[in-house]
Amino acid sequence: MNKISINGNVRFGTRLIVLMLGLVMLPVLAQAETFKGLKPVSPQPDPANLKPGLAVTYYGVKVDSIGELEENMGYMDGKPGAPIPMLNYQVGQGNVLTSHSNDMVGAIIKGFIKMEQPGRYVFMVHSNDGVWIAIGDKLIYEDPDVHADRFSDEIIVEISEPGWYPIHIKYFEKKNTATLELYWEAPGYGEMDYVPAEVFSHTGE
Ligand SMILES: [Ca+2]
Repeated sequence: MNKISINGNVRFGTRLIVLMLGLVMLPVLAQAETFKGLKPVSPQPDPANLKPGLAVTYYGVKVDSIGELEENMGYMDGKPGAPIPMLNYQVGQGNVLTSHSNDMVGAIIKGFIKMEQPGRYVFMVHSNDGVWIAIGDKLIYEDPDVHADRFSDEIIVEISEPGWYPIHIKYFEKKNTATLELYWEAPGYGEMDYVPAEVFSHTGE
């Protein structure tokens, strides 16, 4: 074996190692953060007290961020709106969620979401304008400023305890078009689709 072919073998070996490292690293880099440790409602709500949809309180505000909405909430009383059956709103210039306004709306949405099997849930959010979402007392997504329709990346949630989890959403629409959609791919629910109305509920007046 002469010197040239030894060098060639060394170079080939180095390239192979770099290539293999790359293949090992790729899925690690592409992996989204997985949210764990979400807290179910405790104790679990009595089904007799559950009403369909999510409760909502509206604020008539012209704000540029979720932070500004929160500042306004410090000295404003919100008005309760009709419950939100599910989050499938892409309304263009129409009224925002169940409010009677098409602009300058802040919404605080609260209730429960049922994750009835342990395992992996992949959520996606489509928003315009700002949004902040916590499930099981854990912030899983925020895109808090004014923006055109924009999708989140995949948001991966893993739970070990099935049941009702609290869901808390802060949202605002400043002007023009409005969108608030929540999708999931959940055990037993097939492909990525709207989180269905049947897994939302709330209690209260
Ligand atoms: Ca808008």
